[in-house]
Parts: sequence; structure tokens; C-alpha cells
Amino acid sequence: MNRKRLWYRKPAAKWVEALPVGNGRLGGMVFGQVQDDKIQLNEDSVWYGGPKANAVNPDGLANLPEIRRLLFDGEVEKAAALARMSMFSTPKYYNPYQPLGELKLFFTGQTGTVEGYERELDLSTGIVSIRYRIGDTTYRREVFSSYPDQVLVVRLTCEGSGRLSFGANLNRRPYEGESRKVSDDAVAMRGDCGKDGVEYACVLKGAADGQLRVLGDFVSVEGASEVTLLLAAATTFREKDPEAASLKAVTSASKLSYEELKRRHIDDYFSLYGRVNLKLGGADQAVPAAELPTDERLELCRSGDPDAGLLELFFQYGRYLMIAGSRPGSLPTTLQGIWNDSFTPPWESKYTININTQMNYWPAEVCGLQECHEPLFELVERMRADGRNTARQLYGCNGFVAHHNTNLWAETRPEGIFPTCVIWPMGAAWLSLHLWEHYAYSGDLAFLRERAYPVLKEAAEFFVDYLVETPDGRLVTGPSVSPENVFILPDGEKGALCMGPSMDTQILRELFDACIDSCKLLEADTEFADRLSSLLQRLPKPQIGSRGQLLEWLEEYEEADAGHRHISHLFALHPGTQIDKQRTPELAKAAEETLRHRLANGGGHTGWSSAWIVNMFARLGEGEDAHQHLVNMLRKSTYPNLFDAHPPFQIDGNFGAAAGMAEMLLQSHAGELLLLPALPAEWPEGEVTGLRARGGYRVTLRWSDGALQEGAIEPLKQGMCRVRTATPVVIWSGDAEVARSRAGEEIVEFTAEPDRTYRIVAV
Ligand code: FUC
Repeated sequence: MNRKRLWYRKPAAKWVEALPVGNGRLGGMVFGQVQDDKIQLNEDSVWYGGPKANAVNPDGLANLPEIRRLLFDGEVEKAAALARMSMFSTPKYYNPYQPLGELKLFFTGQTGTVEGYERELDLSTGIVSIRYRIGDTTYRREVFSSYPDQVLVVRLTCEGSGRLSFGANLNRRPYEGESRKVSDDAVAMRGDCGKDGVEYACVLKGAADGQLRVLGDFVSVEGASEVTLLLAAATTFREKDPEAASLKAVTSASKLSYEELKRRHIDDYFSLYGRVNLKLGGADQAVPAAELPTDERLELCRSGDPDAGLLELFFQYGRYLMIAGSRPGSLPTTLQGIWNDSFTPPWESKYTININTQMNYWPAEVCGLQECHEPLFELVERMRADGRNTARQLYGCNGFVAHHNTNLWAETRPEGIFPTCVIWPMGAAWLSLHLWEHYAYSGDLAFLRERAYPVLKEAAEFFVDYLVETPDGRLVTGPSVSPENVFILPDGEKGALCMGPSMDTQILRELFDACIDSCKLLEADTEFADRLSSLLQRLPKPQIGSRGQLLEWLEEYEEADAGHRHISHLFALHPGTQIDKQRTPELAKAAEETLRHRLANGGGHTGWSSAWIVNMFARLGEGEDAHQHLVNMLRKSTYPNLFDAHPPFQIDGNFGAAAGMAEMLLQSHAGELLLLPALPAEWPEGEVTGLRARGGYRVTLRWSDGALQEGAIEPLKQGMCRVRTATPVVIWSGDAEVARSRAGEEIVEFTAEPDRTYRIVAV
């Protein structure tokens, strides 16, 4: 595996230059300053405020029929005004995800000229290291957040004896609680996050070969050559006594040597990271770029040629961030993953579930990080309780529903104040499909039976009760929106609230299909499946408008912002599975027209929007366009530490881009493996190993001159494997030929047996 790293010749001056570490739960942003250093800290359950019991608007249910009537009659403004007052939640917003605090290190005696400074994040170890020289002394620091030991570890060393002296302190400006000594080698800070909010605690414990003691609320080190700091944190979200839990974590970690802690961390981290390798041709040709520090390399890409090696790095960084931000037992990644330094972060750093949270998890299955998907499943499962209340209280329906945001407490009411996004009842439906995807990639029937199907079913049950009939007899959602676009009615009135936006119907088709398939696979609930099948017949069909575009709403309206960042009505193209070039060529053409129209009007201006566009173009088989938008992301919406910029920082674009690159190389949404479906000319040769495909396959591909050369398919289970490839191939199992492309046909089929490797060879 070629070594990938982000590296710099100077300390981070800004937060978006600092390097992230994390174990899913405990995150740090490492600045690497020489004199006064800091690591900004996060713990995933530090959110302000508590759950709210009575926040569903008590006037919603009574006004629902009137709001629907107004919308069917075209009185959009009145409907929106009534919905805002009677349906939007009380109070309006969820409270924010917040920082845990900062670990500050104040060094003494390091005052000379700093030479040879280097700061890096090594993606193959998940360790940030800093190295510099003052006089004849080389100083080193290593920082990582260990999943097996649940501590953040800071190791400081110097060559030459006893030159390390510093004080280390925990603080949380400007919302501090208490901080104090807890033992001769440890300090703690603790506090709470407002009324009904969690209480947090953070403990820092040190060990050194020089003098180590506690002074005030500092861990003080003098005259050392080797120091290990261990930091743990917890909140009452998981622990009755967060300080005791943190103390326990640092105490048990302190029984291991630094080398042991590091090895345990690397073993754990690499067991996930090492599953996928990507090499893009063109990358090697850009050797001078590869030798540059990451910030300079990014600058070069802004003004010059696209740098395939930087895209490789961007891809693996997306995978790194998933491993660092989302692990079994942690919460899922918010709008900022787990890295947030603000008490009032953008959009409260919530779980925005009308695209952003879903995008965070697009790479999980395909990029071999399926375990990292688990925190999202747990959140969706927790949302069921509150989602049932919201369904009953606001709509008088069974099942569970969620709107466009959720939070630590897994709440589901329509939160916010802007009619362009608030009333959108599809959040639970879309999220449930993530559990279906997990089944699709693994073929794990027990998971389908015990976890995915119960969630899918309850999400679908809501719509069985909820759907309303249009005057011409179709069944639609509403009041709802096409997130977060605004339409213009023929009389000039503008609005967002509507009945039956296309995205809703597309999500419903996907949800109902997943339920029906589950019922067949599990040989259960046939009546429910029949019920859904008959409802499916009555959903609106995708419609093509006068410009050849896919309609965003039930009627053809003009859109207020033709370049809007959301392209919600292309859900059916991606991540949905209803539109593609092979099976629905006319709809695919309309989808492409829709996409190009958005772009011609200035679309794709946020990081995540660009990332979605990469995925959409990949599904359309347009490799050049997909590549162009990836490069645009590096040029326009990427910070020096390669964090995605909305702007400001929003992590979804990092994950969406990684998923998009995988989607360019391998697709599996249509019951077949599409090999190299959207390979751009800029990647004439390359290799990817370890991508996963729906149906239960692990796939390796090698290509040159823009065409597949060879590859391998490793099935997890028995089944008919259909492969689509533009290059004619022979498929081998050992010495036996099992299938061969027929002249003029792109499909090759064979019966796959588990625990075998099928070699693909171009002919
Ligand atoms: C939606 C998007 C914004 C942003 C926010 C978190 O509201 O429209 O662009 O991503 O979520």
C-alpha cells in the first residue's frame, strides 16, 4: 500500500489547518504549535440542553386538513403561514453539539530558532506527528485517539536528556465548570450543558521520566525526555459518573506502555483502513506535486493541472475521517463529524437528514467500512420512539416519522422556522434505507430480520396511514417540500410548501420496494407487502417537463433559483436506484438535462452539493463531468487540512467525494456489477482493491489505457453474479473458465460460490 499522508512545514494557525484525530467518540484537532500548543477537544455526546417532551406543536393535527386543502387549492402562502404557526415545533430549534474544551500545553525552554519543522497525519496509522529542532535538540510529538483503549494519547519526546518542560491544562472557555487536581499525576474538568443537558468530565493523566506533579489544575512536567499524556472524557449520556469513567479509562490505559498503546491503536485502525487501496494513474506522473506539503499541493491544484495523487489522498482521507468519526458505540457523525470548536456551530452541527447525514454514510459500505455505519443504525433505532409520538401527535398516524433534522436525543419533530425545509416527513424513510443497504452489501439475513426490516416496516407504516389522495386519485405526501427549493406559481406567488414533491415519491418507492423485497426474503408479512404494492401503483410516476427535465414538483413550476444547491428530485438517480441509462434511458436523459440545467445556472456551489453531483454524473456514466466536479471541490471548497468547505466547514463533502470516486469505479445498484462505469480520461491507468458491491462481493480492478485489464471478484455467498463491462472479459476460477463475454454484449454471468476468487481477464 502506498503511504498517504497530509503534511505541512508549519504549525496550524487556524482551526481548518489543524489535523483531526478521533476514535469515533473522542476527537482532537491538533495544532502543533511549538511554544503554546493546543489540541481542541470533542466528545460526541457533548450537546447543549436536554430532550424536550412536549415540543410537537399542539395545533398541528387540527390544522392539517386545512393546510392540505389550501395547498391543493394553490393557496401556498396561506398554507405556509398556517403551517409555520400550527405545525412547526415549539420551540423552534434543536440545541447545538458543542466542544468539550481544549488541552493546552505551555512549553518552557524552547526559545531558540525552530528548524526542520514538519507536521503530518499519516493515514496508514491514524497518528498525527510533529517534529522540529531547536539547537541540537530534536523534539517529537505524536497524537492519536485510541478506539481499543478509549483514550486520546499525546506522546512527547526529545533527543538529549531532560529538555522537555511544560504545563498541561484543560479548559473550556467561555463555558467552564470546575477544574482541579484529582491525584498526584492527574487533573480533571467537569461541568454541564444547561438544564436537562448532559454533564461532562474530562481527565488528563501524565507519566514522564522527569519530574511530574500537579500544580493548581495543571499537570506540570520538568526536565523530561519522554512524556505520555492520556486523556479521557465522558458524559452522562452514557455514564452515570463521567469523571469516574474517565479516570478508569486513563488508569487502565496507563498500565500499558506507550509502544503497546500505539500498537493496539495501529492494529485496530489499520484493520479497517487497510481494506481498500486506490492507485490512480497520472498520480505517479505528478511526482513533484506529491513531494509538496499538502497545503502547497492544494494551492498548485487550484491554479494548475488536476493532481490525481491528491484525489487519491482525498479519497483515503474520507475513509480516515469515517474511521475517526464513527465507530460502533459512538454517535454518528454530525455536520462536522466529531470536530467542532464552536459553542454555536453552523446549523448547530446537528444531524441534518434531508441530505447531509445520509451523505456522511455513502462511502461506508462500498469503501469497506461497514462497521462504521453502525452508529447511524443505532440512531435510527433510537428515533423510533420519538418518531412514533410525532407521527401520532402531529399527523394522527401509526409508524414513525422524522423531519429534516435530528439530534443527540433522536428527536423527530419538524424543527426550524423556514418553510423551505421544516415540514418534510421523509427523514426516517430515507435513513431507514441505510439499514437496507447494509443488508444489500452483506447479504446478512439475520441483520435484515432483526434490525433492518423492523425499522423499514415502521417507517413504511407511517405512510400507509398518512398518504393523501389528489383530486385525480394519486397518493401523495404533503404538506412537504422539495428540500429546500422554492417554486413560482403561474400568478407569480412563490412558495416551498407543496403536496407530492417528486423526491418524496422517489424515497417512498425505494422504501416500499425495500419492504416488499424484505418480506420475500424473510418469507414474512405477505399482507403488508401486498398493501404496499397496491399503494405503489397509485404513487405519481416520474414526469418529464417541457424542457426535457425531470419534474421537481407534481406540476411543472418555474423554480426561483434555477441553480439551487439541492437537486432533491434526482434522488431516484442517486442514491436511489430507479433511474439509469440501461433500464430507464428516457428518465436518465431527463435527469441529465435537469443536472446540466442546474449547473448552467450556477449550481454546485457548496461542497456537499458538488459531491452529490459527482455521484450523479458517475451514475450517468459521465466520468469527465464527475472528475471535473471532484477537481472543483479541491479548487473551491477544500480547506488546507482537506476538510470540506460548505463553506464553512461541513464534513459531508469529504464523505460524498470519497463515495463518488468509488461510484466512478464500481456500481452495483441495478442487480449487476458495473466495472469502471465512469472512468475519466485523467485516470488512464490505476488499480483499486477491496471495494464492496451489493449482493455480497469484494472487488479488485486494474486498468490501463482507460480500459479494464484484470480484476477479481470475491463473493461472500452463493448467487448469480452479473457483471457489466465495456471491455470483453473471461472469468476464471482457478484454471477453469466460468464465463466469457459474448460478441457485442456487455453482460457476463456466472454462478458465484463463496470463498473463491474469480479472476477477470480482459480479452
Ligand atoms: C441544509 C442545506 C445547507 C446546509 C445545511 C446543514 O439546510 O441546504 O446547505 O448543508 O443543511
